[in-house]
Amino acid sequence: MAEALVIIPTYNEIENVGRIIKNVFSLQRDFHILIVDDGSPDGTGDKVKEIQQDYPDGLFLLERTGKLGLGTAYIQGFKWALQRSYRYIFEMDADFSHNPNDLIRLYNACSKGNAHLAIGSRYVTGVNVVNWPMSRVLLSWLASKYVRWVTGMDIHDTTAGFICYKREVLEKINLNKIKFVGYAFQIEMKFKAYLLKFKIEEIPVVFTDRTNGTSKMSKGIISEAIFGVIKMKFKSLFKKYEISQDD
Ligand SMILES: Nc1nc2c(ncn2[C@@H]2O[C@H](COP(=O)(O)OP(=O)(O)OP(=O)(O)O)[C@@H](O)[C@H]2O)c(=O)[nH]1
Ligand SMILES: [Mg+2]
Repeated sequence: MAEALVIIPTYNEIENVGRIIKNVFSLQRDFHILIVDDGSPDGTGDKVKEIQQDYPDGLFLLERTGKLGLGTAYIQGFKWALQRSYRYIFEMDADFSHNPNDLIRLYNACSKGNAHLAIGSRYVTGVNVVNWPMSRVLLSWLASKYVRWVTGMDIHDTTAGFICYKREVLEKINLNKIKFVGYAFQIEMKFKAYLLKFKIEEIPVVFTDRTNGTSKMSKGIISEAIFGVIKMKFKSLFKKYEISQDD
């Protein structure tokens, strides 16, 4: 039984899902994969069922009805993982923006290093983004700076979605209280881990714009992040956080 689970949320990723699954299973370390598919109209879910015959013990699928947001997809995936004995739980996109080879570097940071949470970071050593229009790079980089300023977190890539969590981090964070669905979800998870004083490490990675499929990024996701961060910080001022205490 692999101790590491990679959770990949999918919405209309039929052009990517087959390749990303094969890529992860071809890595030198043992990973299981959980796909959380929101009833993708393009048939992504059926494609995964087809491939499951090749990986009966390591490829799992959670099917949800309708597009419910990346954040809730991960929360459901985390709960699925915690009902089993996985010790390292990863977040990764399906569109190859995150290079699957970097999974091993995040894994090592948590299993060999002393990180509780390892972030695949685009901004810890300058700006490591390829093929994104300048406007998108600027928006994302400024967003990270803004979140850093509001929350006080010493993290460069606060909206990163390429993460390795040690099981105890997800056990301590009250997953039922995580409300955000888009980039704000990524900020909230890091903020809760930071407030609980878990050790957070940034591993430099290169983020490459997707070549297949369409973006799910929307204005709603951006405004949720901008105002959500202020709300999060405000709430945290009235609460004391310790690792021993539930969030
Ligand atoms: N299950 C589920 N997955 C989603 C949802 N929205 C996005 N995803 C998946 O989450 C991952 C990240 O979404 P992306 O659209 O790549 O977001 P992005 O990287 O910010 O934007 P682009 O790369 O420009 O498309 C991809 O694997 C998507 O398929 C959703 O509502 N439900
Ligand atoms: Mg993407």
